[in-house]
Amino acid sequence: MIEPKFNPLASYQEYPQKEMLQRSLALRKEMQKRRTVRDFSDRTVPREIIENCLQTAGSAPSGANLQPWYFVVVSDSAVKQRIREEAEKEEHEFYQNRAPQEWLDALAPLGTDEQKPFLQTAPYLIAVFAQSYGVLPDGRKVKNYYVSESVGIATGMLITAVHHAGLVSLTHTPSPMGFLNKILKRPSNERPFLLLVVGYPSEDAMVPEITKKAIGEIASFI
Ligand code: IYR
Repeated sequence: MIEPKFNPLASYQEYPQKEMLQRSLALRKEMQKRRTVRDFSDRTVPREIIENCLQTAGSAPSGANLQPWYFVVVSDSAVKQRIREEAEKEEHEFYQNRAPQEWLDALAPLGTDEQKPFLQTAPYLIAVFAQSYGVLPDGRKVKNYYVSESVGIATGMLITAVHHAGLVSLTHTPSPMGFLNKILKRPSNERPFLLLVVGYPSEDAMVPEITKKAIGEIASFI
């Protein structure tokens, strides 16, 4: 058994309550401006910005701190093209055959279809992988805990970081996504979690007219 080692919580900063209120409101306003975007510009984005966003994601809490995530950042045009081809094959199947009418009805307000040009246009595709189990250097398997929860939290933080930096993103989930392991050469202990498309919006980008639930619908205080 490893003995735990503790250090003082040196990074914590307390704010006066008035400032806390302002800070909470400021972030709320900023995050409420975030939109999922499907119309991307091909403008390039410095790699360092993406690295910073990934380090924000990597600071997420995780089950037993095992950090069961891996991010592959794709900017190579040929790889993006292959991903688009494979994703569109799956999406064609989804929209033409696999999706039940109820699901298609739920998607109708978003106006999505099987064409995914943004997978080639956007400067970055970040493939997020969830490590179902870890592998030690000697090949032994290590159990991971709360994998979906952990990777979901890290992905949320990544989306927040991308928005905070001034870029837009799209959470894309072609289903099934197994082709990502093949194209990106990821091992079998990793399953594709989602593909985050990141970049600038195109100048004429449009977004669907949708609303978010009110506070009374998403939370209660007891
Ligand atoms: N993966 C498909 C369908 C899709 C599903 C959900 I749930 C969405 O919120 C949006 C789209 C696609 O990307 O078109």
